[in-house]
Amino acid sequence: TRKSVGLEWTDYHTLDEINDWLKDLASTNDNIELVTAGKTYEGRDILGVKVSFKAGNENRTVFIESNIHAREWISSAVTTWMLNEILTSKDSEVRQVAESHDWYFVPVFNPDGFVYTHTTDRLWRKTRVPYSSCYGADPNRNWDYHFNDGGASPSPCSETYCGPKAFSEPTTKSLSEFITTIAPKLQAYIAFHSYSQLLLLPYGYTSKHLENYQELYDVGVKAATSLAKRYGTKYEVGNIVDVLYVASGGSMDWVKGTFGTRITYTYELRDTGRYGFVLPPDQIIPTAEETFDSLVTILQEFDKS
Ligand code: ING
Ligand code: ZN
Repeated sequence: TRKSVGLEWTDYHTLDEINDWLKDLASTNDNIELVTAGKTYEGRDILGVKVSFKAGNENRTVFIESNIHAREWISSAVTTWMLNEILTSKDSEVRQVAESHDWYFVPVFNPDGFVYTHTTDRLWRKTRVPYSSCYGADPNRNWDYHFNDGGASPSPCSETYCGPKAFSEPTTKSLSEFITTIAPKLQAYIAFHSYSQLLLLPYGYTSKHLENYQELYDVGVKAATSLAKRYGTKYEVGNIVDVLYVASGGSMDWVKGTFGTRITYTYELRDTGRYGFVLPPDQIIPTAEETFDSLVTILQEFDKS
């Protein structure tokens, strides 16, 4: 018995609005537990929810990451929309996928940076930890797997500064500890970024294809096909290095390399550059709908095999 939700997807929301919504969901729904997945430099909690419709799905746990980069607002908007859809959809295929998995949704991986994009600089990307004359490390270059091994900068003023050492950032360190506690149960780790319309497979540090590259690629192509069905949005699928660039120290590389989680994808959501990071709010719902179609396909395909 849930009361009506207090988020709309016709506009972007602040951190407080998102967190209040998560807390409200958890306090009014027996299937939802509020989780504190980490802590930031400025002292904020990194909040998320665990959703579990029934016992027995533990080993089919899906983890959803978004907004590790502060300016990529569409990513957390899509995550919260998908969470709402999993709770409220009456579509039988969605219900089947929703209720046969346990879920973690952590909409804002970088709360300090996210708040800064709302108050001061809409295009801020990094954390807000001070380093010499600049602020912030790139939280998607700071994870402890092939740290600073290409596509990352050692200069504190760079947008891709990897930080002084792996897990120097309180956010990535505490999030990695949280993910470690649930890692044995993880079937899927899905990260959302923007923009470029790509469905990316590990790794970012090497062009060498990983062990299950082929199954991830094949399912990825099916996912891109189902994503395109609704509005014709085109995605390219491939290894990070092949379709984008070298980038080491990312969260997905760390999850794959450390735990061998079978299903690992990173989405680069809409668009291809017309609006870029400042995607108009009237694209939130269409982006979320098509993205969720593709995520449902991914889980259906892997649950078959
Ligand atoms: N893109 C990602 C970035 O961190 C990425 C691409 C994903 C790299 C996963 C490494 C691992 O650069 C954006 N737009 O941030
Ligand atoms: Zn990003």
